[in-house]
Amino acid sequence: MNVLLLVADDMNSWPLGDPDRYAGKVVVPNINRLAESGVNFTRAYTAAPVCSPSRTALLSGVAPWNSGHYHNLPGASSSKPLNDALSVAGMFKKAGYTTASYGKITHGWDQREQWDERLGHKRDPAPPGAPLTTVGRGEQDWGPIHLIESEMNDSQNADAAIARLQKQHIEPFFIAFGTFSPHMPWYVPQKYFDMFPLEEITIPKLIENDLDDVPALGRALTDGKSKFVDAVIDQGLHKDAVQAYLATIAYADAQIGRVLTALDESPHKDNTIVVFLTDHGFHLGEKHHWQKATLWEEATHSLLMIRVPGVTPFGKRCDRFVSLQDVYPTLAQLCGIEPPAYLDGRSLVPLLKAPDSEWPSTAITCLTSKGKPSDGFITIRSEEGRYIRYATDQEEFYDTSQDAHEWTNQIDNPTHAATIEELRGRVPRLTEMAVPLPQVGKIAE
Ligand SMILES: [Ca+2]
Repeated sequence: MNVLLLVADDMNSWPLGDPDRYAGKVVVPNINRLAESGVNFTRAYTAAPVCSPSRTALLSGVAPWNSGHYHNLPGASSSKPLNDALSVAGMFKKAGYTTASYGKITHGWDQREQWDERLGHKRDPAPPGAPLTTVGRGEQDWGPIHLIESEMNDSQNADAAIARLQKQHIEPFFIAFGTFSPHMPWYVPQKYFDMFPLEEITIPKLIENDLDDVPALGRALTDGKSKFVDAVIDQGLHKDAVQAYLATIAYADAQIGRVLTALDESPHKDNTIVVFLTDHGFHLGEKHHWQKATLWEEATHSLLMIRVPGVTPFGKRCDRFVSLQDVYPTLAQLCGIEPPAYLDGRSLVPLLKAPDSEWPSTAITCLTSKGKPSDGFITIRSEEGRYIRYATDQEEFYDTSQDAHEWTNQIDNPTHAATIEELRGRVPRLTEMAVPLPQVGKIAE
């Protein structure tokens, strides 16, 4: 079996079409095409709600609470568990596979020697006159790009992945393609904006004072972004922002679709596993927050779809809670390769064969506040709800069966005391979590 790994950056779970997440139109025909030909894990969660620790955990198999790599900060090179780890690409290379990566796959922990070919992503130049919005600053901006689509970096990385897929392959391959879109800034061709007329845009559901029942350390996660949310809403740009995010998702979907089509038109279609995932979620105003780096549903919920010729049923949903940590052991088992013993995830092969199987249904996500010593922010999502702990004693619990938006913190509600106590016991304590790595140098994007 060959493997094609497709990754989108900062794409939240809106494409799943769940009205509790987003009730408006999302245009992702290619992602839907993959979902319809394999298993769509509708409750997949990242190990960390920011790019570098999420990708590092996924590709190394070492969860952040064991590596100490919790944030988009340098330092991965000083982690003993990461230095001892073999990346998923390395596992395939050792097993005789050709390995190749195009676009944004790794972030700050690269093991470049494990890729036979590697073409990283480059940011497209900002359009002349940027920022294009009145709230725009740095990467937080959007508008039509001046480049033609084929000149954009994600398009060119897709071209390279397609060229690689179209080559003759003697050895089995592990090819990864990652889009930078829909990471901000949202600069894509006008035609993608035109797919979402402003008057038809739905904005996500948010409520006033949502943060009033969130403990101080949780509220602090939104500090840097809440002013931006205020500016977007006060200047009447919320629909414009949602339009730009949807436009950039549609562009990312188009590039992913080109690579998927190249595989499906190649002789490798029937012996290639396809995995599509997103590195974490994204807020667009919910919880008065923008972008990522929180422990709520918006930032932790990810997409994960897997197609295995001859194994997965067509177009099944799997509603069990799973983690992106599970991808590495799953690929090892599917390809008949002995995985390293240290992996923190568990193979999803039983769910790929029978998506309704009984399953120890939980997913853990962790974070520290940026640049601060260990404060052990961690959350667990299960059938019973979401439990969050900041440091040792600030907590939240949401009864997600009644409160999909996580609006009402029920941590002190005696009705849920037994569930909360159980979930508390299922996450590593602060003292059990690896100390955050010392930050040296600069992180490679
Ligand atoms: Ca609330």
